Amino acid sequence: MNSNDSLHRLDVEELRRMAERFVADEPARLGTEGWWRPPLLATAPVDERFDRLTQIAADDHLHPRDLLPTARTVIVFFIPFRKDLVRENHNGDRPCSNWGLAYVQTNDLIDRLSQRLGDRLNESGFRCGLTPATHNFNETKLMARWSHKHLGHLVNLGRFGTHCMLITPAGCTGRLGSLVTEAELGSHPLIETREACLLKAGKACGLCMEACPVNALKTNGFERRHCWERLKDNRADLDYFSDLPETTHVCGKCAAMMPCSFGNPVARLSADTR
Ligand code: B12
Ligand code: SF4
Ligand code: SF4
Repeated sequence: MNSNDSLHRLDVEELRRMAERFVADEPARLGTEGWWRPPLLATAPVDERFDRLTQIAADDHLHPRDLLPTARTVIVFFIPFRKDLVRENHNGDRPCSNWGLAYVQTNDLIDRLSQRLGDRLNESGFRCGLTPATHNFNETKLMARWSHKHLGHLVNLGRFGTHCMLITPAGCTGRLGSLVTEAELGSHPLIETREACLLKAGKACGLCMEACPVNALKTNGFERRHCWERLKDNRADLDYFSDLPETTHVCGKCAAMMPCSFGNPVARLSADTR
């Protein structure tokens, strides 16, 4: 390992520790038990892989250098939910009230964690480009110009599941954030396998498709409009969401208590057969 490599590792480890502390401190700040497991953070240099974003995501997807012309590294983090919250959301075909609250609080946490990481990099003289956790999408196309999932795929934080969500080594139930910086942090992937979805790895599953109350998921596609209508109905129909912001659009049945909810089931399978 050369000195640059060790410097890069140290810097990413520092950011990872900072993210872990920030998430661990959040319950005390809120005066609650919190909803979160320790976060994961991966990075990749801004190289030619990001030129493909307009082909693999939306055709008007931004390049990291559109957020910051001098960007050298993309940072993507994942804040996983605790198992008891996910277990609670598994019941019935409507989201539980805590799932809505966790959505609101986690979006706020993501925005502040991005800001905290950005501030730390700024202190070392590196500028950053930040993006919000969600609701930065076009409501006709139902696509954002900055997709945390696609960024997470490209930095090797996780892989897409049949449910179209990103499956990380800590599973898929949780939320993603990302930012870019002119610091050279190097490549720090986390995903252990080529696929992280059982079905995509050629194994039996498809439980996420069965769990969807509006049949929005198919093996080869996603009826995003059916899903969106359901999320809006949940906000309108459920009394316990009436105190939460209008933008509380949740469901998550396809992610609750699935083989990929809390870990990478393909990696687990390989470990079992070793
Ligand atoms: C718009 C949006 C929605 C829309 C449309 C769904 C969608 N497009 O993902 C609606 C409102 C329906 C929605 C629903 C939900 N959302 Co939403 N949503 C977003 C938002 C704002 C943008 C997503 C986007 O535009 N992506 C770009 C498009 C092109 O991607 P896509 O639609 O998923 O389609 C692509 C994939 O399927 C992909 N794909 C599939 N397999 C493979 C394999 C490879 C190799 C590649 C490259 C790509 C690929 O190819 C498709 C076409 O390009 C993001 C926040 C953000 N800014 O990133 C959150 C986000 C995706 N949502 C999230 C969540 C959790 C949800 C819900 C569970 C609601 C909830 N909180 O209870 C549901 C889940 C629906 C589902 N099964 O995906 C999380 C996902 C976390 C995760 N682990 O992946 C995000 C990242 C928010 C966050 N900050 O964490 N969402
Ligand atoms: S539930 Fe099964 S098929 Fe669906 S994404 Fe998870 S591992 Fe893949
Ligand atoms: S979030 Fe709900 S409606 Fe949307 S795809 Fe998943 S299970 Fe279906």
